[in-house]
Amino acid sequence: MVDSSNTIKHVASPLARQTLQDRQLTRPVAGVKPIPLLPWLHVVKIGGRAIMDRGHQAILPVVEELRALLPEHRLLILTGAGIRARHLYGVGLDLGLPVGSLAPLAASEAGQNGHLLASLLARDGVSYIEHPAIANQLAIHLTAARAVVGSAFPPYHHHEFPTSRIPPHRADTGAFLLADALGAASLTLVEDVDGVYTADPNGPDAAQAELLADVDAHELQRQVGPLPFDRALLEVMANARHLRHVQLINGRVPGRLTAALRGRHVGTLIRTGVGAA
Ligand code: GWN
Ligand code: ATP
Repeated sequence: MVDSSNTIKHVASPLARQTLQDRQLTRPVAGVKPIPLLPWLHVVKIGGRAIMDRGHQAILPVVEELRALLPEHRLLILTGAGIRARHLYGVGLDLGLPVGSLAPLAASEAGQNGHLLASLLARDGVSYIEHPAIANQLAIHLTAARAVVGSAFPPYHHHEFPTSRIPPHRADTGAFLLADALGAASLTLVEDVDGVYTADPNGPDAAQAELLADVDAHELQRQVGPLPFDRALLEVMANARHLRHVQLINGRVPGRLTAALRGRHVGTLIRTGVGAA
């Protein structure tokens, strides 16, 4: 009789005999580039403050561009939180709330902006879909419709990192995490400035602000002044697996969003290092 107990009970795993803490040991298994899940997907993050807070004058032209792009691209449109989240941070911090309480409250403002935007695109078959649907049913939604809208905030809730009192992982970071995890074709950040400058073009040092047409994310990490996105975006860009760059464009200028999604350089290209020689 053949003794088969070992072969039946033993499940071979390349990581079974080693600690997961040692990167040298895990690299042969875990260091492999992940597959792109939705390589045809284009992700667009619409600024909460830059676009949505400005009402119809800013939103409707962007909606028209998105609508016209639907035959060309399948889109995941994500919205930022805008001014209501800033008010929320002010009241919440005054009350002493921890960062993990503020994160979901701010996130809900991003979701509200998504609901507003999706209503305007409803007649084109576009709907707001919830975080769990983005996580688990994005492919089927984008097979049924050319685009969907969601909240750009990552759903960290009380798992938000307590590195500051204001949630560090906001809409820009959330949009990048999703786009890179899905292996999307592109991520476009739609703002109200022509790109990333050496200083805030609307701030006290505006006279010295120079537009950066093409910049590495790690170079921007050294820029001490303010940026038009959450700084945590640069940290996650350092660990990008798929996206070679993000393009930040001015959504207040008609045609820029369309040009960006057609692969043209019309804002600032922020490079991740993926694919660099
Ligand atoms: O509520 O607008 O998703 O897509 O981070 O969590 O705070 O939730 O706590 O599926 O799960 O407010 O209710 O809300 O924006 O995030 O959603 O309408 O559990 O569709 O219920 O991960 O939308 O919402 O705020 O995104 O960013 O019910 Mo909202 Mo947001 Mo809806 Mo969502 Mo949070 Mo859900 Mo969630 Mo909560
Ligand atoms: P939300 O997180 O709500 O989506 P948003 O992305 O719409 O917000 P902001 O976070 O306010 O908008 O970022 C855009 C603003 O950032 C610009 O209007 C600009 O004044 C400011 N800004 C600060 N620093 C810079 C910089 N270095 N280059 C360009 N713009 C900058």
